[in-house]
Amino acid sequence: MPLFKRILIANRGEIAVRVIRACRELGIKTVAVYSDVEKDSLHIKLADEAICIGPAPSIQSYLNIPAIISAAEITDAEAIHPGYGFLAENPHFEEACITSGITFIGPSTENIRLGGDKAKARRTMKQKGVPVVPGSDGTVHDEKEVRKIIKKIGIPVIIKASAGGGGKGMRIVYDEKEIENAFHMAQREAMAAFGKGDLYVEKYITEMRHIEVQILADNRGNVVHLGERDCSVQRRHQKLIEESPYSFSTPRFRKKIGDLAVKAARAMKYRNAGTIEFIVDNNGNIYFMEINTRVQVEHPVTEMITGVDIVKEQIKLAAGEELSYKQQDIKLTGHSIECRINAEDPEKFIPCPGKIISFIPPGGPGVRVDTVAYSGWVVPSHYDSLIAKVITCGKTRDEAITRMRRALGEFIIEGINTTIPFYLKILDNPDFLAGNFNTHFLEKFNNNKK
Ligand code: MV4
Repeated sequence: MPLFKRILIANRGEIAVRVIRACRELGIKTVAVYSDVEKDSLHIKLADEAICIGPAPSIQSYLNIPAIISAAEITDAEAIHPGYGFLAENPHFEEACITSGITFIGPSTENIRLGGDKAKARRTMKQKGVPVVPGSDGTVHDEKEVRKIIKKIGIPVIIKASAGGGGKGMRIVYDEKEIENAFHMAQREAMAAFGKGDLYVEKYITEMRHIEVQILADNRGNVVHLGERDCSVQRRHQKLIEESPYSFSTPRFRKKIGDLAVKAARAMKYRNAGTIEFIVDNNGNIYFMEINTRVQVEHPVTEMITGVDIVKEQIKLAAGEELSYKQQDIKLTGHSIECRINAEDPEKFIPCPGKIISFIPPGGPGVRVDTVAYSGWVVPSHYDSLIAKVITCGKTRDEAITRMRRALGEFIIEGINTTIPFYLKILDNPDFLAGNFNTHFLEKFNNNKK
């Protein structure tokens, strides 16, 4: 008996393909959904069935809850995998699934709500003894409260939107004169982007690494972590390179951050797969930042060094299976790195949709390519421009990087521009090679070019 007879994948792109692959290995039939412009997409070709759910704009298709629920009902899908983005962290979508008797493959609605309320998540973690950056206790309601916090912890501080994400509704205060303006700008931006103006305050850590921990939790309270990922190489709050382990990781560091992640997951009665994001400062202090209640783009680097298939685990956990292993059974081997290849101008990062004339992905030892593209496919202009992820692994960080350089060098994509040339430059940067970077690495990297 398979876990489910049929799963609908409420997504597109490489992640839809990734989920279909997991289902096939588990003996589960798949239903793909697509918009008017995606009937020739790879996820449609690979799925057992496919249903059109609306016109190209996401709001009418991949974000269209009634259309997706209807597609699941028509095809007798017992469960829905939301992938990442779109409806993955929308508690209303999960509720709609539950109401229709469909299993949502992911955490509980309470988990998703807490993940989306960053001020509340911060307060919860602080209460449960997970360290957070000094700052507000929950939300701040006016600039006077911000001033009071600054009196206590000093400047700089960062004002963040509680519903935030993607750097929207965020302002750094370097000078007390800026408090009022920063508060109102952040509030206005948060209101416009999320329809909610709630803000919170943290001490601004000027040099930080963004390090996150993958966790898996079953419905009986068992939680394991799969080690850390360093996602510090980002541009405009978009991660570009991720790796595992963190280049200066030690068994001691991994145990410390892993234990904190497990503690955070337990504190919120987390279930299914998730990620706890941390700030690590220059002194090695670890602070809770956010919870991501979805499978993430960068999950393959963890799969490469643990041998755990995170998407299959998500499906098994959603079916009510217990975790079949304990923390001590998780062994980390070697090093893995991921580059996100976008259909974009490699200098200006402007999207470059259009027809791919030739697409020949790399292969060979230690190379994995998760992609939705093929020769002749037209990259649509309506969605995210991620077209492929190249993931390499090796015994050491150097070997993983050497393989990445080799793999990106082999990759042939003709007809559109991609960000491959940009990655090849980073892979030759001495600071990157030395593991000597933080979240501001690319700002400096780009300034040096000019
Ligand atoms: C921070 C921070 C420093 N201190 N929080 C949060 C969302 C993520 N995309 C960026 N975030 C940051 N949170 C504290 N307490 C630094 C960043 C940050 C950042 C902030 C402003 C401008 C550019 C940035 C680039 C990376 C990280």
